[in-house]
Amino acid sequence: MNDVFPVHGMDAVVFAVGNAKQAAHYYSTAFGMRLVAYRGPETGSRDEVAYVLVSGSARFELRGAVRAGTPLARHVAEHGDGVIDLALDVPDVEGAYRYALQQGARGLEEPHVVEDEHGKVVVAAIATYGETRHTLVDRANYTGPYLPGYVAAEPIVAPPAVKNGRFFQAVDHCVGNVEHMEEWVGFYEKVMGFTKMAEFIGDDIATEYSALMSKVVADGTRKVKFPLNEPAEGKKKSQIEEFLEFYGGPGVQHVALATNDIVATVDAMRQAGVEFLDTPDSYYDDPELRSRIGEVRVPVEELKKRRILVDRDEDGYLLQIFTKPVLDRPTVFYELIERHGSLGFGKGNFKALFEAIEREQERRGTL
Ligand code: TYF
Ligand code: FE
Repeated sequence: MNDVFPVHGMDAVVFAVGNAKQAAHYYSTAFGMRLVAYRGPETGSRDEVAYVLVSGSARFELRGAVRAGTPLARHVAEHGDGVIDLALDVPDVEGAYRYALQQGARGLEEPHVVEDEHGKVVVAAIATYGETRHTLVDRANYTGPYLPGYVAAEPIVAPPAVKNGRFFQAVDHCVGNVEHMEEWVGFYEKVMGFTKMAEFIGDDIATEYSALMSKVVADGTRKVKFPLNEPAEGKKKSQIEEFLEFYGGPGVQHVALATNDIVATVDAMRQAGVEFLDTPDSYYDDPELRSRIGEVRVPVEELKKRRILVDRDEDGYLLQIFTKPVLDRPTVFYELIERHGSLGFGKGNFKALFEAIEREQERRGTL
């Protein structure tokens, strides 16, 4: 297939946060991530610190402002902690950037080379929804810990006592909350040559219980998957409306992390203090559930104990669970997902999931 915008995968999820030093500690202890790189005043970065953490192929960069009045400080003041960049690993930055601009994308950074003693990286950036950007990165000729300007850093804590010493190994998908879903689906189709995946939440599901509409776009190889949500009229105030209000505009709502042992990961993350959405007993006691999901690798009783959801489609099944928002604002949360063949997003769980989210909205009093 002639791919107009080849991508290798996600390069990094970049966050602007109020206190990067403490966030790095949280992602180390509660998410089992390993600190690998740093930049800050000591390394010549006058206004910002940045901590880079990894778990398998997943990479998070946490940026914090060192002084008042910087663009980063302004971003955090306005939106709270949040994702500012879904950086993509691409083989041809120049080609991808030119194609995107020719297709109508707004350029934020012209392609340029950054280099140090570890080699060269080619970087460019384009704008997407809200104040979010996609940096395009080609690090094929670079061997340093992250990017030029960053120095290697030691882990903050010892690796967690689970298999492989990590809780998850990849970013599965990153979800955007926007005001107009079709506009942004069209953007990814036109600018990046992404295509729609089969799963979507349309009008029918929206009015019944989800209060949102959703479509998923993905690159040709399905390594990068971006579901896009917009609010819909429902019985309650839409969780997407709530996000847009509290975040102050469109932004990244959740990042799904792929694990191959969701049971061990959930146990360890709960132990470390991460809060997950609750699912009622009735979800597991429903006689339909067992016939719908068939044989899965974990007994339903074990899933029930932990409130892990399960869904099956024609390709296989998946196990998933959602954290509560991990910030002061009811904005960003995480999903853990263990896939066994299924390429879906848990369609069969939408009802139970959205009911759980609404119970949380009610409990918080943010409705
Ligand atoms: O990424 C997804 O599509 C699933 C389901 O507000 C979902 O994780 C969709 C919308 C939402 C929360 C979860
Ligand atoms: Fe998801």
